[in-house]
Amino acid sequence: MAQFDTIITGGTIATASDTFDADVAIRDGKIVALGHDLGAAERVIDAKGKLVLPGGIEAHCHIAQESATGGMTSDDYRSGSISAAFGGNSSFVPFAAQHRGMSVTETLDLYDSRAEGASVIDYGYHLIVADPTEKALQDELPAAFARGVTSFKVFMTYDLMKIDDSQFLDILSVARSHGALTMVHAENSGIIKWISDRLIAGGHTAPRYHAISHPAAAEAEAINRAITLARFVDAPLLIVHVSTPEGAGLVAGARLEGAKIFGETCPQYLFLTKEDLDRPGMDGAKFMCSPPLRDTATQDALWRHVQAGTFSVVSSDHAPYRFDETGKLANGPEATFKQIANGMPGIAARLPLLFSEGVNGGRITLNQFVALSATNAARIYGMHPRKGTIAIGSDADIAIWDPSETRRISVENQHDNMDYSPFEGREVTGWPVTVLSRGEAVIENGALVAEPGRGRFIHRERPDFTGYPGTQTPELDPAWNFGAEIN
Ligand code: DUC
Ligand code: ZN
Ligand code: ZN
Repeated sequence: MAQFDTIITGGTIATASDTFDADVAIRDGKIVALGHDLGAAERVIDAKGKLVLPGGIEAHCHIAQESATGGMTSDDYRSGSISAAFGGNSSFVPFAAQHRGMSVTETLDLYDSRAEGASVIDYGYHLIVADPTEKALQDELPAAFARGVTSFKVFMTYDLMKIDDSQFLDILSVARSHGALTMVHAENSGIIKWISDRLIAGGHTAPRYHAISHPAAAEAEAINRAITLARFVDAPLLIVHVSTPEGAGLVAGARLEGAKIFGETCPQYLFLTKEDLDRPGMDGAKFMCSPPLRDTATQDALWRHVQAGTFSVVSSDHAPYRFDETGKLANGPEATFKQIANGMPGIAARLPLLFSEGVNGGRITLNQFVALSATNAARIYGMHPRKGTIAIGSDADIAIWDPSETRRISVENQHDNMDYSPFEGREVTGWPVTVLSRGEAVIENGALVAEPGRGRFIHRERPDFTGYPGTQTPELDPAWNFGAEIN
C-alpha cells in the first residue's frame, strides 16, 4: 500500500506568510508532509506551473435563507456549495437566521436540516440574532457556542431584524464572556427611513434611488456607534460589508487604538459602482445590495484599505435573488426600491476577481490574497489551523490555481442557481482548476467530481485573535458584577 493517499507535486505553495516550491503529501484527509521526493501515493496531482493555495473560506454568504419578509435565496446548500467550490473555496460559513418568535435552537436545527446531505464542502453557520430574549441570552447563545457556532451577527437596520443599542450591548457582553465574535450590519435605520419616505412620496421609486437612500453617513454613523458599544464592553466586533472610506477609516482608527475591531469588504464595492443601478428598466435591481454600490473614488479608497490591512476578509456577500418573480421581481415589475430584495450573487466570482485585480494587478501580494481569502477567516471564525492554511496537521483543503488562465466571468460558469451575474463579461486572469476538501477532489480540472452531502459541519472553536490589535482598557470593567454594590 502506498504511503500517502495523494501527493500534489511540482507546484508553488503560498500561505499567508510564505511562498515556496514543495510537494504536499496527504493522508486521511490531512496534510502530513511538505517537501521533495516524499514517497509513493495512490494518486499524484501534477501542479507544475500552478499555485497550491489554502482553499478559500467564504465567510459571508446567504444560502437557503429566508428574509424576514419571506423571500428565499435561490441557492441551497447543494447549489451554493457547488458554486463556492468552482470559485476556489473548500469551506463556507453561511448564516442561520433567527427571526422573531423563533428560538435559537429551533433556528440551528432548521439550518442543520437544510445543510445535511446537501453540501459538497464543509460548512458552519454564523447565527443571526434578531430576537435576543432573556432565554436566548442566558442559555441559547452559550449553547450555540458549545455547538460550534462561535460567531453571532446582528442588524442595526431592517425593521424586522434590527436590535437596539441595549440589546446590542447584551449580545456583545454574552459573546465576550464566551469568546465569540459578533458581526454587525451597520447602517443607521432612521437616516435610511427618513430619506426613503421622502423619495417614495416624491415618486422616486426606481432602483437608482436605493443608493441615494443609503448614504455614506448612514454607514459611518452606525459603524461609529457599533465600535463605541463594542469597545465599551471590550468585545471583539467585525463590521461586515464595509462600503465607504468613512466606515473603513473608523475601523482602521479603532484598530490603531488597540481595539479588537475587524472589517470586511466585498468585491461588489471594489469592482462595481452605483452607475449600474441606472441600467434601463428594472435591470438596475440586479445591482441592488445593502449597503449600496458607491463610486470609483470609493473603490480606490477601499483598495487602499485592503492593502493596508484594515480588512481582515474580503467576502462575497452572496445573496442570490433571481431576476424573476421568485426574487428581485417578486413584487412585480413596478416595485419601488423599498420592495426589491437586497443582494447579489458572487460566491464563485469572489476569488477570481480578487486574484486577478489584486495579485495579477499588482495591488496585493499572493500572501495577502491567501490571508484575505482563507487564513484570516479561519482564525477569526475559530477554524485555524485546522482550516485556512497549508501546514502539517491541517485539513487538506487546497485550491490549485492556474495563475495565467484567462476567463470571462459569466452566469454560465458560476454554477449557482442564478439567472444573472453582476460581473458578467468581466475578464479575469487566474482561475482555480482543482479544489480538494479534506484530501478529496471536489473540483478536478474544472469539473465537479464530488457528491452533495460529503461536506461536514465544522464545529468551530473560540476565535483566535493572536497577532491582531491588542486589548484595551474598557471604560466598563467587563468583570463588573451587576448584582454587587457599586462604588
Ligand atoms: N445584508 C447582507 O449582509 N447581505 C444581503 C443584504 C443585506 O442587507
Ligand atoms: Zn448585511
Ligand atoms: Zn450578507
